[in-house]
Amino acid sequence: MAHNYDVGTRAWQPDPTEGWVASEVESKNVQGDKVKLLFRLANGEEKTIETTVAALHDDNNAALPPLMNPAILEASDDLTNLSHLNEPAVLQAIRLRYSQKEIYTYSGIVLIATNPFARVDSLYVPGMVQVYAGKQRSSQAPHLFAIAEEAFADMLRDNKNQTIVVSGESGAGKTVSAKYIMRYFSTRESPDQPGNRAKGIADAMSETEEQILATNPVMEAFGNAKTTRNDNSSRFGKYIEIMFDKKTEIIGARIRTYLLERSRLVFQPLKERNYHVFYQLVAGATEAERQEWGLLPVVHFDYLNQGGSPVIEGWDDKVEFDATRQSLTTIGVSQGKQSQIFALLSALLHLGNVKITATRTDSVLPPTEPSLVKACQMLGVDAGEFAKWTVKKQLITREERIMSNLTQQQAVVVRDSVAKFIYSAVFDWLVENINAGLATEEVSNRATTFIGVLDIYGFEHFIKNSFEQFCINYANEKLQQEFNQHVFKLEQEEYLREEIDWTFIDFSDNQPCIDLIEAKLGVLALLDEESRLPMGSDEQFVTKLHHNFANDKSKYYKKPRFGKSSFTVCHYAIDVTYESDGFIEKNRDTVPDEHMEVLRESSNPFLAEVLEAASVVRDKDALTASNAKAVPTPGRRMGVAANRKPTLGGIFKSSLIELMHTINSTDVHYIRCIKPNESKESWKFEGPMVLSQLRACGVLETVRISCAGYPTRWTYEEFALRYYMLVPSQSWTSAIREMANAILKKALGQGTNRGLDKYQLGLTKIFFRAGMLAFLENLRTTRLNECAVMIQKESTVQI
Ligand code: AOV
Ligand code: MG
Repeated sequence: MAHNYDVGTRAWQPDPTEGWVASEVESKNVQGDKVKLLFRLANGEEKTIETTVAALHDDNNAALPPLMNPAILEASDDLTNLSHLNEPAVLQAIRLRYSQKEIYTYSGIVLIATNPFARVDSLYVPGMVQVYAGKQRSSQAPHLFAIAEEAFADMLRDNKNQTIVVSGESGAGKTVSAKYIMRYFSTRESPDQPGNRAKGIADAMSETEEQILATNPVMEAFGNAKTTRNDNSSRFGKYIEIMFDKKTEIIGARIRTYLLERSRLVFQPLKERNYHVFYQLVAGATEAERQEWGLLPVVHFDYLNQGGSPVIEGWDDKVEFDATRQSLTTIGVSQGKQSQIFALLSALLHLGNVKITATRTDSVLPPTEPSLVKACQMLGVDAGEFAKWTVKKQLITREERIMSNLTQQQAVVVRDSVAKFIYSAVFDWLVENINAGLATEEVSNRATTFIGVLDIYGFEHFIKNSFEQFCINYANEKLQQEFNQHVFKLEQEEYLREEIDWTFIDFSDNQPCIDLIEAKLGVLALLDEESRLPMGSDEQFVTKLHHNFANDKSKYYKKPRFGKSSFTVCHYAIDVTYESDGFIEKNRDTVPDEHMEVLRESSNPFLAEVLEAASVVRDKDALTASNAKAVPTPGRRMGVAANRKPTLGGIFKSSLIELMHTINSTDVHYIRCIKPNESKESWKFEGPMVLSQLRACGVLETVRISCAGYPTRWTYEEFALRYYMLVPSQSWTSAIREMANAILKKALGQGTNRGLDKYQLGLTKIFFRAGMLAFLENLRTTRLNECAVMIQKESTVQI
């Protein structure tokens, strides 16, 4: 709303370290049309802004500092209650609340959770569940549990499936939040059995509920790892559906996972680790197991020692190993099966130690190489065959077989591809088994509704971005689109319901960016095309991309000015440049056919079972992929024998399409986790970092959407109660609408000459444009001060 920037007006000034700092107009000089404003900043500095009278009244003038909210609104527990809804005001609200140890804030329907990096026990004590159970969201302080409860209540009321989407960048607190939500449902009293869980503790949980919670330590052992950003970083996406029966009892669950990071198995950057389970195994196996599986200290395994820092502060891998075993037992994996899993993992560690020697042009791997012998013995495969197909490859054409030798580097890639394949197969096997234990067909049939919790990697933008970031950001584009549409729909629906005058506004739809990635001739399709060519390369892939999308052929694509090997996608959050290096290999993710054959002949029955599970998962994905028309058939067009092996990009795309389909058929609730500082310090708040995340998770965009409409809503009662003093007492009446009308007329008559279109009267609420509330609050404060002075005068006279 236009403002005069009179002396005393508080406004935000940009600041490189804090994001924004507070300031106040100290003097205002008007000379003709020219205005000179002197601001005093909170840090003592001065700033002068020269402008014109006309510019002061321009609502969209970006050159003027954004206005601050009145103090009572500043730490509002819902950002949409802020009157001046600008970036710094949003940041200030979250910052102030955080400094008061309030980590949760609403932004309309979204819950923002700012990571405390400290235990806040009071927030999650068992009794807290019952504080939120059965309550309206607005009646309690913002909390994860309020969102969980809302999902539960909506499910009951509408008999409809629900989803809670938890997103945010690495280390922001998604997994912790998702676990508390799962715990909430498991410990919430069922309406049919009040009192059962008065203590809200685990012993009142059913076996199924315990099993559901036990999936967390298992999935984390096999799918989480220490990274530089998070000691317990999830390297896969997860959607868990908690199934309820008619009586709203939890009767089962189903987990779907997305894109496990496979490269970690064979390569870890400095200071990072491989998957937790390996370190647990090495630390916690018994002496007999150590002997049998040939386990050595971490430093002796190439797959475990690359990061150079195998210890996580405050963690005991031995204790964690016991917890993993315990949880495996709880979810129904027998001791015997567990041993087979760990033996397989040990075999992978030996595989990583297999030394392939370089000759001048080729490579050599004798079948007697000790690590190879150990690995192959445990895998139940022939060491000679394994060695042969690690250093050689064959090309089969119609006429002949051509054998060629691989270089050492190529041979290592082949060895690693087998290890990665087996590990991801073990992961798939685990998920399949967990699901079989959590919901039999009978249970699935009996389930009437589910609440899904999505814990998925947030938008990623690093100095170097690769295939993984590309897939992750693609997933985030899809989720962002769903979010925008949802917020918009809700907003417009409320205006319609309240029958106010309203022209539908536009929002930035990111469909063109999604098209760029997933359309028939989009980036993923071109990547698949290149991946299927025997001589396909990362360079050619990028050349194709440039040819198809650069030079304004797509508004969402840019050819970087420097470097031939990269491409830029203009995502909703920010432009991200991807380094093409490794895209083809990661997308292909293939194990040579000859190695597949060696594995298929394995005498290890558990390996056979694991491979079977993986092929079921792959077939299912491939089927969805072809149903979703995800994988085109460019191979044939290029005159190459079409190889129908699904690619990782294709699989990811189809599983994402399926996920979006599921989510779209549910009611969605949103939690945005924010990481307030890079160094993971307790209660430290870095403004610019928080701002960029608010932008990336779409909160600022929804704020913008709100601003374009009528972001502030009060019921007639609320409004009359707060502002009755703005009209003389003769006009006070219990006819609330009339009274509210009188206040509005009086208030707007006083202040603005452009009162029209500052508010709209709905059926049950008054809708205000941004800034109106601050204006009314000002009037209220002035009026109350006047009253106070009057009362003081009167009492003085009496004395
Ligand atoms: P993420 O799931 O979002 O990252 P986590 O949920 O693993 O992040 O959280 C990272 C760390 O932040 C945890 O290990 C805790 O130390 C701390 N933390 C998070 N939420 C809370 C909370 N509510 N209370 C106290 N501490 C918390 V990643 O999986 O890396 O994308 O890939
Ligand atoms: Mg996580």
